Amino acid sequence: MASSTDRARPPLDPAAEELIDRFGRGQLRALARVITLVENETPGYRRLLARLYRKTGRARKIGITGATGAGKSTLVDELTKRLSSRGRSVGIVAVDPTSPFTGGALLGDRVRMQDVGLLKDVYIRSMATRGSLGGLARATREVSIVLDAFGKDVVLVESVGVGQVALDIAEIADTTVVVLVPESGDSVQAMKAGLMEIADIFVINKSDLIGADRLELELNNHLELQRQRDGWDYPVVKTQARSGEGIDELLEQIDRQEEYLARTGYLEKKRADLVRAEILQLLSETVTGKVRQRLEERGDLDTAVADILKGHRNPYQVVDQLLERVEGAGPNG
Ligand SMILES: Nc1nc2c(ncn2[C@@H]2O[C@H](COP(=O)(O)OP(=O)(O)OP(=O)(O)O)[C@@H](O)[C@H]2O)c(=O)[nH]1
Ligand SMILES: [Mg+2]
Repeated sequence: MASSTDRARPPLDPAAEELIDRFGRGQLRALARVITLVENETPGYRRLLARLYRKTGRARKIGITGATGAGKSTLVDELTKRLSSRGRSVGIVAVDPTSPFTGGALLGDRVRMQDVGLLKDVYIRSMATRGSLGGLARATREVSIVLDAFGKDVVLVESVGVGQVALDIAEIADTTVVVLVPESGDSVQAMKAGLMEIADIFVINKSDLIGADRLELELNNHLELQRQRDGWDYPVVKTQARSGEGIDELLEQIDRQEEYLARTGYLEKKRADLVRAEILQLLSETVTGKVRQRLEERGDLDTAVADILKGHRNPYQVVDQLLERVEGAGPNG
């Protein structure tokens, strides 16, 4: 009789088995290959992920988000150097939702992050939007899973803080760091973008520039209620990423927040929320895909479109009827 473990381990072709084997032995080229398969949604990649999934759950995932040019990459570099010198392995996912291809900004990232990329046990991957933002969120989540499974102690996700993208990153991360800069109106922008709600820790980077103290004051005012309401103090850390100033304090706050999450049980809750979102996401992708395929095969969709255009039916009826038909057909029908 097949045990539940057997069922959780569907058979793979020999090439995939070999890839998993090399991945398991820590080969960087295997890691890069798996990430590419996941990014491109190459057929069979889900079975690959299903196999890797049981090795996950160890990595500490930290999201770094904020406006373009706020200094996120510089911060990530500095954090990585320190983590690496403490003997922790780091995976970096740099997400650029504004770039439709791996263009200028990301190339800049590559160059800037080069010295960090050469550190032992540091792996960097840049990702740009190919299709939808939703697709980017999926890829980011799954690439984080892969880095976790590879055994990275810390996974840093850098992303521009615009709307939905920032919210998606906050769902992936255990800790979300929002980076602001002392330019006029930055805290207002952050509120508009919904960044205030997702931050666990605030960074005022470029605190060498005029206005850092004012921004700190503004932030502290905004945070008063939140701090009273929650058992967490939403620290504001002033940094100068380019010179490395304040980075040690940022790391201390990140550690503090980890302790807080563990102590209060929020980490478990966060991870449960993540897994729930993961299941629902996969479910909706899978079910929609299957239903669509079946309807297209039978030409039902074309018939329905024609009926609606002729005024015989409306989209609401059509969806109800199509669903009835698919349900009636049973799982193998
Ligand atoms: N004055 C000052 N400049 C800084 C500081 N930190 C970073 N910068 C500069 O700000 C610029 C942008 O830094 P990045 O780290 O690329 O910013 P980013 O947020 O990653 O940018 P994108 O990925 O393009 O959104 C670079 O020229 C940095 O050298 C700082 O503390 N003070
Ligand atoms: Mg950057």
